[in-house]
Amino acid sequence: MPEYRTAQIRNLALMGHTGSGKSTLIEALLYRAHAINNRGRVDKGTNHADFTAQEQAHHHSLEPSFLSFDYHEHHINLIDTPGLADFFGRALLPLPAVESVLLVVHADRGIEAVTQRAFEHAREQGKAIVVVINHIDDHLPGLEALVEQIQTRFGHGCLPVNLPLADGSAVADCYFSPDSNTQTLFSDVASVHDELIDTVLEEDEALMELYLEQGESLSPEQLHAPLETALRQGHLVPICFTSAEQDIGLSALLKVLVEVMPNPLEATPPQFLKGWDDQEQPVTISQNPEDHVLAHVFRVGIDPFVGKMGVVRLHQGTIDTGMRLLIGDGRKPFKISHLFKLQGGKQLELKQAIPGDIFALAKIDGLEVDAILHDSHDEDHYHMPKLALPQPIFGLAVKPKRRGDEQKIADVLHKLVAEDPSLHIEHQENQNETVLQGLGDLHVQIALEKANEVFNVDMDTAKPSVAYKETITAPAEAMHRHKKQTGGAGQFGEVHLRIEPLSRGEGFQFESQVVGGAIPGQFIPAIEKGVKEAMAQGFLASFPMQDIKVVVLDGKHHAVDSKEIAFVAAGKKAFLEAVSKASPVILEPLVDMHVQVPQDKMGDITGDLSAHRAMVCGTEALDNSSVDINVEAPLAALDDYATRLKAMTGGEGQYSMTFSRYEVAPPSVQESLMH
Ligand SMILES: Nc1nc2c(ncn2[C@@H]2O[C@H](COP(=O)(O)OP(=O)(O)OP(=O)(O)O)[C@@H](O)[C@H]2O)c(=O)[nH]1
Ligand SMILES: [Mg+2]
Repeated sequence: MPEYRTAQIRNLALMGHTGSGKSTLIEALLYRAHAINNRGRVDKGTNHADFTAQEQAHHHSLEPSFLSFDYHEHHINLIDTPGLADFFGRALLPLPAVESVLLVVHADRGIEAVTQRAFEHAREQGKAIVVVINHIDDHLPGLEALVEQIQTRFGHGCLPVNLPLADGSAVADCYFSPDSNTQTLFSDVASVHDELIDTVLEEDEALMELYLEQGESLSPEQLHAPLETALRQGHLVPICFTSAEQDIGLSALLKVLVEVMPNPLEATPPQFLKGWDDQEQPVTISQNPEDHVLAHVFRVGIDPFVGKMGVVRLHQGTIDTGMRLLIGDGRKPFKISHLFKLQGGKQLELKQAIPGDIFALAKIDGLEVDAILHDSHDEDHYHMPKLALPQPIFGLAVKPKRRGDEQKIADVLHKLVAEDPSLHIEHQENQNETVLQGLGDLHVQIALEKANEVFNVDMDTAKPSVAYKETITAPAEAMHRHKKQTGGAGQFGEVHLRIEPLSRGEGFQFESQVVGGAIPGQFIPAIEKGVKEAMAQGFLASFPMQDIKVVVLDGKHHAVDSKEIAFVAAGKKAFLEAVSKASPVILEPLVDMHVQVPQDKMGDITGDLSAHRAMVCGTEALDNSSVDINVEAPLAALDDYATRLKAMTGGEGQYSMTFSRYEVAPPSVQESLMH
């Protein structure tokens, strides 16, 4: 049995823009807690969180990694996440497994794109948030302004719980036992303390009255319950200051993690659902170690030597080695032969897991992201809400270098997607292309690099066609009679249908209004099949069609010659005939893009974007002399944007984009695609 109980566990995911110092902070905390003897460095590829060969070569975290340590009778699980925008999907995966998000902000660069997005996701999922302003060793002067920026963006409940000393060499506690004589860099200990207490007491009227009437000074223990409510409701976001590099503010941060941030029994309870589709119901779980086992697999890693490794958060019950568990609605239990605690790349044997803990299981084939593990059929059909991962917007067509390697490639692509569900594989049949899609160029490149270096599968890549689509802009009707009499059995089917445009993003709807058995019921699905085949193949320029409603109005059949194949063909031809009369158009994907550049480069950047058909939606001045430009732009025009931006800003700009919507492409673009 581990030497800690559920209430002593703290689970935190470190999120924030690349370079803010998440991995370095983890290294510093591990060292401070004596969990490691040698302190590694990101720039030397020796730190514990970035243990894969790829991370060490790129000096960036590329996958979530798991580290833990014991500190003052608590067990702290830290999950490091990648801060590069392309890997945001991977950074989101651990969220369901933690109570708290530790949002790391660079003292000089302020709130950057990924920090903002991470905050929004953490808030949406009801996580307690602690902001850590790191890099204070080389950026003291702007800290007061940065706190104001954080309050403007993330709310006035963002309050320092400690403040840097005037020379930045340490931090002064403003919450637990404040000393109002301490000279701080800005503001002062007493007023920050009062503000914190007022915010916490907002959650508990009785305690507030006691405080006001009797002038009682309240102990941290008395404040704990309202503090926990304030964190859960997002009314309070503590801010801490650190230098991970110079070891400043670490003990103060650890005290906050242990004494302020919630344990698994507090915080927003995990959201389990039972049943599928319209049967889906929220269920409450107990987090009791004696109850049935209920665990959630939130990360899968695939190693050519170790095999499949699933990282699991146990929510209820106790898991012992030797136990048998079920995966999801599966019937066949598997045996747990080992439980591991991960420490970066190391696996440490664990005998038993208790609710609230995070650990790993190895060599279990059926594990996949979002699988539920349980030990009783009472928990069949349990699941967690699906994480809304960012839509892929960049793709590369992949082909084997050697003929005959197609199957090997398909296998490795599936492994990559199993590890990272924000990667997608798309087969564009009409162009005979397999496209690996991700959130950006780097995302796809790093995945292919892994395929090559880790799984030994080398692929040729080519720029894929942008994912254009086709649709119709007017309703139309058409009829087709499919009739074949070739010697033996004939084929006969006649379909009369109407098509109508749907709103953008609605996809496909199919309905039959056939009455009186003009087309027997069993042939209606055949018509739908024919229509879907035609939609996949496109009409104008072989792009898949979307946002179309098809209504089968009438038709004819023949008692002997009517077969499924005849109605597939009739459905397809009738549909295509209708499309030709329904003013078809080509749609192109638009992305929502944020470009952050120095203020003096703004004119050049917006000019260039407008010349590439982008619409500027808004600009926002960021405190640190740069500006955030929000544009909606056609993806096709952003092909080489990374290079263009680098050239225009001398490498000082950065951007991130997410899929926005499909829009009718301008006539000139449509024209060029049809030839
Ligand atoms: N001066 C100074 N440098 C720091 C501090 N924290 C981190 N660094 C340096 O900043 C660089 C980036 O730090 P990382 O820890 O890799 O940042 P990260 O947030 O993990 O970045 P990603 O993994 O790309 O998301 C490294 O070279 C660190 O040595 C700090 O407090 N002060
Ligand atoms: Mg990192």
